[in-house]
Amino acid sequence: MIWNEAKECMSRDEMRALQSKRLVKTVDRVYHNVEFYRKKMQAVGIEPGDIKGIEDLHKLPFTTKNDLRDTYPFGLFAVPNSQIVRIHASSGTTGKATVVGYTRRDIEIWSECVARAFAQAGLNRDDVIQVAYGYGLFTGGLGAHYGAEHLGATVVPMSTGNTKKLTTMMKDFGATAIACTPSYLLHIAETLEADGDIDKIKLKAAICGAEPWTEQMRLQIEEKLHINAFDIYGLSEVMGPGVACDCQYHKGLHVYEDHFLPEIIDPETLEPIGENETGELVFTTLTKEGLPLLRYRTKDLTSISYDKCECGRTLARISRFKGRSDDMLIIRGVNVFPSQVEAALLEMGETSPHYMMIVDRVNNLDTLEVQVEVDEKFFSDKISELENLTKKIAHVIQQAIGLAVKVKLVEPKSIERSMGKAVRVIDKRKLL
Ligand code: DLL
Repeated sequence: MIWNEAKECMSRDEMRALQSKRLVKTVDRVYHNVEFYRKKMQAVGIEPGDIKGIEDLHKLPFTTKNDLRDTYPFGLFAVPNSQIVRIHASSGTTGKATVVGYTRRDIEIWSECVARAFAQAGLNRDDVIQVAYGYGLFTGGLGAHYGAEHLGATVVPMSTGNTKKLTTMMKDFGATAIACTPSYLLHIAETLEADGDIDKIKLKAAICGAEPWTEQMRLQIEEKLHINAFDIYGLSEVMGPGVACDCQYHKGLHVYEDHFLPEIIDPETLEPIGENETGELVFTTLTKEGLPLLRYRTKDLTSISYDKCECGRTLARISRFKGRSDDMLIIRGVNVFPSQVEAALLEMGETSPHYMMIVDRVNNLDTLEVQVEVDEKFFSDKISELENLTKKIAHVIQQAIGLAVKVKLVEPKSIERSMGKAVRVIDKRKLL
C-alpha cells in the first residue's frame, strides 16, 4: 500500500515541474530574506529571475556546514524569530554548534515526511512505536516522535538511557516498531537475548538511521529480532530524519523529492555526477521556511537512481551510504571506510557485529588495529583456534581494504555499546 500516492508516484515530468515551481519560490525567498544568500548570489551576478527551473540549479552557490557556523546562531534564518517554533542543534566534534530553526509549517512537513517513511516500513495507526533516538537538541527523538503521531500510531517516547526499561515496556506495551540507531538496536537485541525475551516481543519493524550501517548489519538485525529493518536518512541542517527512507524492497532510499531536491556532485570538481555513480549528496530545500538551504553539501557519499521502484514509487532513490567523506580514513595512503571493515566482518559470519578500529602512527608508519568481539568459546578453546580465527579475520579485512591489519579478538561485551551514534574509530594520530 502506498500511503501518499499523489506525492510519491508522480511522473518524472510532473515531479520536475513541481520542483521547478518550488525552487523558483525558494530562491526568491532566500534572496529577499537572507543577507548571506543575497550577497553570495550577487557575487556571482545572479538574480532570482535567472532561476527559471531546476535546469538552472547549477548556477546557484553551494552552502556548507561552515556557512552555518559562520552565521551562528540564526544568521541563515529566512523568517523573523517570532515565526520560529522550534530550534534543534548539532554539536559536532569541532567548532560551534549548527543551529536549525523550524516554523510551524516546517514542523508539519517534517512530521509528514517521517510519517511517509514509517508508512513505507508498513506501519499505520494500529502500530505502537517506541522512539529510542535521543530526545533534545538532536533531531532524532522529536523528529521520529512527531512523525509517528502524524501517522496516528501510538508513540512511546523512550529516548535513550535505560535499556532494561525499554525492553520491559517493549514486552508490556506490545510495541510493534522501534526507531533508534542500528548500533543501539543491536544492544537492545543483546539485552532481549540475554533475558530470553526475543520470543516475548511483538516487534515487526525497526526504522534505523543517524549513522552509517551496512546491508550485512541490516540483515543481521532482521535475523536476530525476526523483524524487517528499514534505513532512514536525514540531517538536521536539511530537516532531520525523514529526508529519505527505504521501502520493503530495500533497493535504495526513496528521497522525498517534492521537498528536498537531490544532486550528486564530484566533491573535488563540484561538477554534477551521472546516475548510479558515487559522489557527494547535495540538497536544496524546496518548501522550508525557517532555514531554506541552497545546494547544501552533506559530505555523505552515495549514488542516485531515477528508475521506478518495484514498490511503485517513482521517487529518486539513493543507495545505502558508504560513509561521509570526512569519515574516510587515509591509512598509509589507502582510503578506508569503516563500512568496508564492517561488511567484511559480517560476511564472514564468525564474529559479532561489534568492532572498533584503532589507527595509530608508530615510527612514522600508520598502523590499523581492528578489535572484534567473538564468542566466548574461542577463549576457552585451544589457543590455536583463536590464532587461526585471528589470521582468518586479518586476511578477510586485508582483502576488503587492501591493507595489512592487526586483529585483536576480544571477549563479548568488551567493546563499549552506544545508545546514540556509534563510535567505530579511534584515530590516535589526531592526538599526536
Ligand atoms: O542524524 C538525523 C537522523 C536522526 C537521521 C534519526 C536518521 C534517524 P544529524 O545529527 O545532523 O542528523 O546527522 C546527520 O548522520 O549527514 C549522515 O552522515 C548520518 N546519517 C544519518 N542517517 C543516516 C543513514 C541525524 N541512514 C548525518 N545512513 C548525515 C548513514 C546516516 N548515515
